[in-house]
Amino acid sequence: MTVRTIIEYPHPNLRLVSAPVTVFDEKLKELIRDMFETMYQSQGIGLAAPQIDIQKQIVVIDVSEDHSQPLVLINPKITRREGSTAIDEGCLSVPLDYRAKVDRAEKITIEYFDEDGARQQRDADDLLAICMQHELDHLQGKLFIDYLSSLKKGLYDKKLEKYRRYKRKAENAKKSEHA
Ligand code: GNR
Ligand code: NI
Repeated sequence: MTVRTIIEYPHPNLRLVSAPVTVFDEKLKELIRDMFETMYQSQGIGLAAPQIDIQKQIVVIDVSEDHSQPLVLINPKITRREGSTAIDEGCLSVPLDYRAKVDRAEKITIEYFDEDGARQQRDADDLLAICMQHELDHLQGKLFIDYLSSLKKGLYDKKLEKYRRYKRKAENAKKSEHA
């Protein structure tokens, strides 16, 4: 098992649309194990394959505190949405630990394949439903910051640009020290 590198906004590959999984083999299971390891080590409650630069419709989720409810969603589709809710969301691919409220359906029904290629369907609500909607967005190249007002998005982009400039400067200073 390997912890994979999570790519971060504004990496352009986060904008790609993921392809459905067509082959359910041992290699897929290994990738899924790596995704869980990567998610748990980052203390996330979900991870979509595009976040590790793999553009396939694979999602892992575990909203439990003790890693006791691992869930794998392959080629998932939401077939029913009910109500609305919003919590402060964050994303392992959005730097600076940025959080913002996003409107989501409160309850959903989701159809998907499990890692053995068996068709599944389940209802979800609360944090699980929110997390599923957040992860399915990743498969479409969408991030939660896309829902922000242009004012909030502009402020975030400015803050991130400032941080990136600072980091670049610190790295360059370190390099010239060694030169
Ligand atoms: O770890 C995560 N926490 C979280 C909190 C509120 C709403 C959505 C999420 S998903 C996020 C992990 C992640 O980036 N998944 O794509
Ligand atoms: Ni995310």
